[in-house]
Amino acid sequence: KKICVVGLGYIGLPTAVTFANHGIKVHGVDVSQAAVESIQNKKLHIEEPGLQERLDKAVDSGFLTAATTPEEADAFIIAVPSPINPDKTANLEYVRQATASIVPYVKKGNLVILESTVPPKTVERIMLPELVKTGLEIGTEIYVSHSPERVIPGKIFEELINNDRIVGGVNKESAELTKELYETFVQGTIHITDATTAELVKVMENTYRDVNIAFANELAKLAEKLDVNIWEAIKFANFHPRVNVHFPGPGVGGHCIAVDPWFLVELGGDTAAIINMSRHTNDSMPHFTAQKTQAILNQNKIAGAKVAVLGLAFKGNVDDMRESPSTEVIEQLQELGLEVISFDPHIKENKHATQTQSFEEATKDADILLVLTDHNEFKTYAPTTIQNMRNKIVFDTKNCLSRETWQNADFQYHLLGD
Ligand code: SAJ
Repeated sequence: KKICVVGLGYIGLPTAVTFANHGIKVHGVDVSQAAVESIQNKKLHIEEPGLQERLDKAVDSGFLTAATTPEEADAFIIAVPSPINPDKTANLEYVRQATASIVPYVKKGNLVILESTVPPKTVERIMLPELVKTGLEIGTEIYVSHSPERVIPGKIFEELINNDRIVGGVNKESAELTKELYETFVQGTIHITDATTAELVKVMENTYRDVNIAFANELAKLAEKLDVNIWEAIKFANFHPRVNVHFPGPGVGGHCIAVDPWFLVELGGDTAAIINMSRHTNDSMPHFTAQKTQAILNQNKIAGAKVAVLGLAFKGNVDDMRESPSTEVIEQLQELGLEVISFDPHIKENKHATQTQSFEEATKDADILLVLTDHNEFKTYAPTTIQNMRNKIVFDTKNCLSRETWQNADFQYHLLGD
């Protein structure tokens, strides 16, 4: 058996190496020549625990090859980005182009699977019109399905194997064949449905999280007015067997949760009111964070302050800055006339104009430490070793530092939602 994986990014590459290491010949395709070359040379262009060893094995065994053009195969998996345009509508150009790119290689009996998260009806409206150009009959001569990825960056391999999977086919045979293929390595249950349901399920999952986080952010603002610690309140509420409130923060980042709900807003209009409002609430958090930082500095009568931002990644323990709230918080701080320096131990090359690779340089003459990402490294920092700040103030937006430890080290400690 041979499969062709189109798109070798955060999802496509781990999926490709996992199939390859389970004895399936995989031909990986990416439009980026640089990405293809780095894979051929077993160099990673993304960070993910366990990926390097698995890539080495897949390339050395000869089961994984990479190129910028597709090849004939038994099955095609499309895992390309599906971002939003500046006006918050879905950009499905990559999905359309990837589908078009395989058309010359698709033969009778082949299976075409979309893994990218997309607005419901994308398989029907975007992919099928391309695939009919093969001249083959959909559902009997070629099989088409949506098998959305559901893995969390940082734990991709664990979740790729163990999570349940939802597979939606354009007909039953398409779904069954897709299920059979993923059974190569998936140990969770594979549930079968139609393509549009699978598309909605995936987008619903991420939207559930976004709406829940917006709720938590709203509660955080409320708690500040009440002098209540929202983190403690959420912890207590979650002891209830039917309650699972998420956590507040400086905003929602990443290329999934901050994006997918817009697909439903675009489709739903006024019917998607809660979803729309939640998106706006979460998008307002960087502004709220910057304003609160300024207020803390004002309270302390510090003018011309230098802010040391800790964390540029969109969440803890990943190297991914896509749609990171940190970028926007920094912009807002700069607009307020503050000097900003940033530090992130997971982002190895300076990807932001304010970034330094040295924690010591970041804290030098700083007036406030602003924690925007809950990296494990930050949790273990000993505040007593920080000797070069101008003012010892810390503002934690992720409840990631120990209040006691930092207060004992003479830091003025502030927490979002407290
Ligand atoms: N966040 C909060 N509060 C929380 C949880 C998260 O503010 O309580 C923030 C994070 O800091 C981050 C953003 O939300 O900025 C998103 O992080 P995340 O860990 O919730 O999710 P992602 O984007 O890394 O991965 C999600 C996952 N979806 C669900 O858990 C339903 C993952 O399973 C999906 O595969 C992935 O989206 C995807 O690719 O769609």
